[in-house]
Amino acid sequence: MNQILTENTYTDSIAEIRNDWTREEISQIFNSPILDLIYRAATVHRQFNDPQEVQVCTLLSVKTGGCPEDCAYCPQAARYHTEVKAHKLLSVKEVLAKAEDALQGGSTRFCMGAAWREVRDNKDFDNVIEMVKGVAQMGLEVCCTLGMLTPHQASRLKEAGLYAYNHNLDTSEEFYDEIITTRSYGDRIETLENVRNAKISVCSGGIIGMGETMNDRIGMLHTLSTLPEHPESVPVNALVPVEGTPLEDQERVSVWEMVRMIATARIIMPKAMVRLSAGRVKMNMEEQALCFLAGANSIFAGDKLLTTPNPEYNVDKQMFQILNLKPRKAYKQAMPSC
Ligand code: SAM
Ligand code: DTB
Ligand code: SF4
Repeated sequence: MNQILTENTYTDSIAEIRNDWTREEISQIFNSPILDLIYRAATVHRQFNDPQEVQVCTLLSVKTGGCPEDCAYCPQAARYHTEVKAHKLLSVKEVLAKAEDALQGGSTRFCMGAAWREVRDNKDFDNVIEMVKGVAQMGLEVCCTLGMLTPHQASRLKEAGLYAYNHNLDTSEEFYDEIITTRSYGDRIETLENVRNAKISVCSGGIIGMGETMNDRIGMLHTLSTLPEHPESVPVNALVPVEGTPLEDQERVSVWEMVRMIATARIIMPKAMVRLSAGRVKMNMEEQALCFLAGANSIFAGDKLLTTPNPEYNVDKQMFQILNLKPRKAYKQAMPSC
């Protein structure tokens, strides 16, 4: 039987790792018919990754609220009146106990988040260094998201055993000023460079559903995929609209928008871990299955993200059983030339 090909039909060929994607090429992929897009992403995913394997990460907010930045989506910005209860840096002991729980629960990556604009060289940072050492010793991949970092701070984290650093671009360069005015896109890129130069694995992605256009989504994917090296992890967050923030009334994004974003990220950054991040609590299992089919291969587990809810442990456990997913082992991805 003849194969039916239209000009939009994707035909299988081995994908390559490229850092020279044009915006037009990405736009064409992003805007292709959704079933073609999913098929192509699923094909690329199988060429580079085990499609049954999903990385399970746990998040912990080690310092919550009171942040001086004005990120319009964020419940932790001091200037918005949200129900988030601020607390200062948790003790090393408290954090290590949570990391132990995460390990027992089957997570292989533990990510510590702080509501800081940037890291300061003070006692709090010394304590974070101790947390990193302790978590690394447990055999977990340790990740932090602490805001902007200098090259020296990145090296200290690396020496302490930090495996990955999360620092999201969040959106396109053009839309950035509509969302955040207290720092620039260039600041974000600079920290990513500092992380990369310290040979720490780079985790960077963004949020959809903030009022950006499709072009902004394509723009962000273009910036990420044309960095000198692709980020090892690309989180795709659906905005969690939180009461009290300027984006509280934003409409929820549809599953097709998440799938389009995930599938395009998978095709243009074939080896990256594409994380189905914030927003899962509003998605049913079938919707999440579509995201996994489209190339998502990482999630946050545990009933809380940083400050907002996430699916219950047992619900995810059942989803893994039904979808035949298996948790990815720690330290599987080679450390970037260490
Ligand atoms: N303060 C540090 C920073 O901004 O890099 C680290 C913590 S910050 C909360 C980490 C990321 O969480 C943000 O870059 C953003 O992508 C994501 N985030 C925050 N609030 C969110 C929300 N309401 N919905 C979806 N993602 C959110
Ligand atoms: C990422 O991209 N998403 C996570 C993690 N990196 C730090 C954070 C999501 C936060 C959602 C809102 C909250 O729980 O406060
Ligand atoms: Fe602060 Fe990070 Fe929230 Fe922005 S996203 S307000 S920098 S905690």
